[in-house]
Amino acid sequence: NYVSSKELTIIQAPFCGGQGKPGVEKGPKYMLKNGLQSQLGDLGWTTTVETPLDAAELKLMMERDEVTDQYKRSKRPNLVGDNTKKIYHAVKKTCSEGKFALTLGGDHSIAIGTVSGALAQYPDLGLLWIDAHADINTLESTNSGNLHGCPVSFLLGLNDDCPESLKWVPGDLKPEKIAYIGLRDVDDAEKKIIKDLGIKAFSMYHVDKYGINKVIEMALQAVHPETNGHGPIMCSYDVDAVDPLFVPATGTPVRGGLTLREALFLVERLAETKDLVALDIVECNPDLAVDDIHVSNTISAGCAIARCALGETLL
Ligand code: 4U7
Ligand code: MN
Ligand code: MN
Ligand code: MN
Repeated sequence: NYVSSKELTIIQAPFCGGQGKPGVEKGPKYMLKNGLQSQLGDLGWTTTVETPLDAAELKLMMERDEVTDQYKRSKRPNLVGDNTKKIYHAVKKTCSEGKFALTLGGDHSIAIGTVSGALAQYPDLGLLWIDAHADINTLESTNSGNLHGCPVSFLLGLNDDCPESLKWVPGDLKPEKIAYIGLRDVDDAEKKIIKDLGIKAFSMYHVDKYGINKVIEMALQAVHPETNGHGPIMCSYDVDAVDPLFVPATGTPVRGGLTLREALFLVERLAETKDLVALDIVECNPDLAVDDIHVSNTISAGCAIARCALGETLL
């Protein structure tokens, strides 16, 4: 048990600068309004909420920096660099106090901060990246320019030539410490990086072939091979890993994803290991819902992922 105290910090990361669709910054507010904090309280967690970023301030910055903040092919690298650094400090502090770090996004670029923060406390951290996408584009390979498609390349230190505001990123995660689950929309350049670095990746094909339980087992073994799958684990959970039938309100939906039960089993199993030290839940965008049922399906799935990761069981 790395987190023995049953204390956790919810870090609100209402950031949308890693992509172009407004509304994803509303994720934390919606999940908290859904009662997440008291739900975690019912599971025995003492919870505090931290807010290292200001959503209103960010909105102004987005507009101001639209044209000026660019580097190579990427959009808003300075905005992303400055804000992920604040998130990094919040997660690092939480982990150093022996607490669980639950970060609510926001878009997935925030994981540049969250994973770096957890890694500062747990040098042998294993990272499970749950996503339809690999998010490993570099400043050179990104076609969209959206940095929510690039966080893993920063964590691995693949962007030596980057703007000053992103130079704080340690980039010391080892490729063998990552495992992907849920992939089904990976760019050609990303496929090459994954292959060249030998990163373990379980796509939806592997979920169908082996079943989710076996896939998780293989992922844990992959990131902690010397200790039979045991060791500190962080899970960065992009809700678009889940099929859009269950999670429709997200920026880059891809059909053919995890069922709701597979999505929840995954984190139930991680809770069972007692090795989970940090979790991100990202890419819920209530503004992209076409009706209220889409909003509540998406937000309640996000909250359920958090609860299951933190010990909720069916019996
Ligand atoms: B997310 C994409 F091109 N690869 O780079 C890109 F398909 O955090 C998508 O996983 C990135 O939601 C998706 O823009 C980022 C695209
Ligand atoms: Mn994604
Ligand atoms: Mn263990
Ligand atoms: Mn993602």
